[in-house]
Amino acid sequence: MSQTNNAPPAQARIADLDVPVGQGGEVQQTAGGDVPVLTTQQGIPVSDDQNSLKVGPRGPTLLEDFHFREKMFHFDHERIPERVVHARGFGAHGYFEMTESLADLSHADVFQRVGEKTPAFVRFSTVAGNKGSPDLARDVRGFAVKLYTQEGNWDIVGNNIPVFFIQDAIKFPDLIHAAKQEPDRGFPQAQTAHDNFWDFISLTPESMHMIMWIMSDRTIPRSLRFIEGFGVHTFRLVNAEGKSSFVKFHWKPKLGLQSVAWNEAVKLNGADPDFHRRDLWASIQAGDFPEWEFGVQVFDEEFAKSFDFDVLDATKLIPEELVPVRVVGRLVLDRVVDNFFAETEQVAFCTSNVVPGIDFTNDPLLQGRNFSYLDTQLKRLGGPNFTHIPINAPKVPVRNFQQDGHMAMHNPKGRVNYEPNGWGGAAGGPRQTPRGYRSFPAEEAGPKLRIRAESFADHYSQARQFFVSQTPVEQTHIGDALVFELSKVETPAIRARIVAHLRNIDETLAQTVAKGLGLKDVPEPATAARPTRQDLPQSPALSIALNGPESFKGRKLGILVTEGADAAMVAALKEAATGVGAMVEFIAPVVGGVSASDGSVIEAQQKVNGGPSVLYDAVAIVPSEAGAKLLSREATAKDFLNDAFAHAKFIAYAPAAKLLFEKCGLAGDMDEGCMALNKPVDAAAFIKACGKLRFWAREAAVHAV
Ligand code: HDE
Repeated sequence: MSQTNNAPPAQARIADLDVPVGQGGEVQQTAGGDVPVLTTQQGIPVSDDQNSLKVGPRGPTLLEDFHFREKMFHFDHERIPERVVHARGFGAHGYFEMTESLADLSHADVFQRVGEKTPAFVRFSTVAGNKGSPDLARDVRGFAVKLYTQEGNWDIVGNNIPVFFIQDAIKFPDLIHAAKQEPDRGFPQAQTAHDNFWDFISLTPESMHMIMWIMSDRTIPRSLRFIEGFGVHTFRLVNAEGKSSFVKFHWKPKLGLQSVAWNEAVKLNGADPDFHRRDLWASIQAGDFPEWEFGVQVFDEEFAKSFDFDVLDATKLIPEELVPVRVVGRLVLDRVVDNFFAETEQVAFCTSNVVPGIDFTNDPLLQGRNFSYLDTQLKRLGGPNFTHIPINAPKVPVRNFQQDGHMAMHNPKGRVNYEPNGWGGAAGGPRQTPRGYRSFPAEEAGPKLRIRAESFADHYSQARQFFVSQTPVEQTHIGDALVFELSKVETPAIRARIVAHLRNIDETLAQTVAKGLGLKDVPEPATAARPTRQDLPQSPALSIALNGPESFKGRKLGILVTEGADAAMVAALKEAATGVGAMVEFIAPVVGGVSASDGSVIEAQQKVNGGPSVLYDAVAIVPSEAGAKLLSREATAKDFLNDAFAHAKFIAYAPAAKLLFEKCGLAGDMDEGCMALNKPVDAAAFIKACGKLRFWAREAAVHAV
């Protein structure tokens, strides 16, 4: 007993001995010099953060321990509700800049001055998965932009797909319930490959156009840096004379479009569930700032009337070949967040945040969203003062008579908190101005009805237009995706109902899917709300493959090396890749790296079992003779090559690596996408070929089913 009493407290022992503690091996420190003092939330300095206050060394913990209680209380309340949709997201700061004035069309302050930078925050997201779900789920990507303009915050809360599943906001809860985990079992997570989703879709023909998009590779992007963004709805621009034009907003990635293969996405979710956020973080940190062009499709009432579809119907787009996208600005992301929770999690986008010169239309989806976003923030952020949180606060003064509420941070001074008041001048507080936001005085009249406009009734023409605008490889991917998803559906009737819809879109696609599902009887085409489907012209803007880059810029090369790797070849590969603006990572048997043929050390970023080829856009395999023998006995090295080959990647190989091809059973299948590295100039030729991103011709050869 006395022995225990005399023993020094554990913490004192650690500090006295100065031994490393904690996983990082850092030495336990006490405050002093430039090490700040640890305090409670009340600012009280803390003497011991390792032990709670007890009665004796083995006795009960005292309720009196305010430091322990406060610490635990705060921890217990760290979580806020995740977003009901778009829970998983990743944000970054940047700026928006006009490259051409839009003053003729809109008096929005942000559109007036070419070259002026407006601060921006962007949050990308997936829709269906929970906060911890993997990045490569087959899903729509949210593309939400907050512009801190000099006339207040303007939010363009868009997606990477220009159309939506439903036409009326009243169906949104049903759509999302059907898409997310089934309520009894709580799975599947972050995927639409289940009965409830496809049941709902099969009974919602207006979703068919969107279905073509989500079954395409648009929903498995290579990186957030390679996706387009769309405002989706038709909005209004209003100029200084009060004239209104209709507009659709577009973001076009400077790097072009690129997606991964489905099998690659499945494996990426295991290899790196944070693949997209890590990529965005790393590229911004490396100074390789992602950039998008800002474009508008502007049209007037006359066009709207003559267009085959209703411009208020969010399941339709306006082909770019019909109304070209006029590029008038750019968006650059150049700063990562300081704190994920404070910024990415707490950012609150609202479609209702518009600035003077920008207005809504009657799109029933947009009208519903204008209610939902403000409403959802109250639940998520806990009170009406979420605009006081720095990420949501405008960068212009906010003055009004709204007051109090949970966590009010900016509280007006003075006596007056109402208007009109007779106090006069500054003492009377802020007043309205004729320059303030005015809604466009659109004339509206008609009976109150719960009805879907007749002009919204064609559900198949644009779905077909999307499908026929894809390259053959992309069309195959759409068929494969449908077969994959529907093969996970347990109820045969649901599979059949989808095929019945596909017959209204494209007969060959319908037959391919029916065959892929092993359907014995192909169902009759679904009864269409509007029986005549139009055969619209192809729209090349809808294809990813036709809008990809010609260069390897912004992509990543993985070089698998071993001890004794050819130093000159490795250097040539690295130089050729970085020379076009690509990133390079080395994969080796041990992460400490290898000694190259000239004795220099090649540091590895990945050990071979942690750096599968799915992490890279293209790969090079540069072992020594002995290294090739080692790799050919290592399963993960064989996976590295097998996957790169199956995913139609360009593969460069040093002569010794031929052995690995043999051991993988690929020696007889090597094609032009497999490029030998005999002399250093071959490295440059390889990187040039990688500009095409994939050697698609191989794909048909590696899939028999
Ligand atoms: Fe959303 N959506 N949505 N949505 N949405 C939300 O708002 C909603 C729709 C989009 O990074 C929620 O703050 C309804 C279309 C993005 O924080 C919620 C309808 C488009 C984000 C909500 C739609 C979007 C959201 C959940 C049908 C593309 C993430 C959390 C009428 C144009 C924003 C939140 C972020 C988030 C409602 C349809 C894009 C519940 C009712 C169409 C990018 O308010």
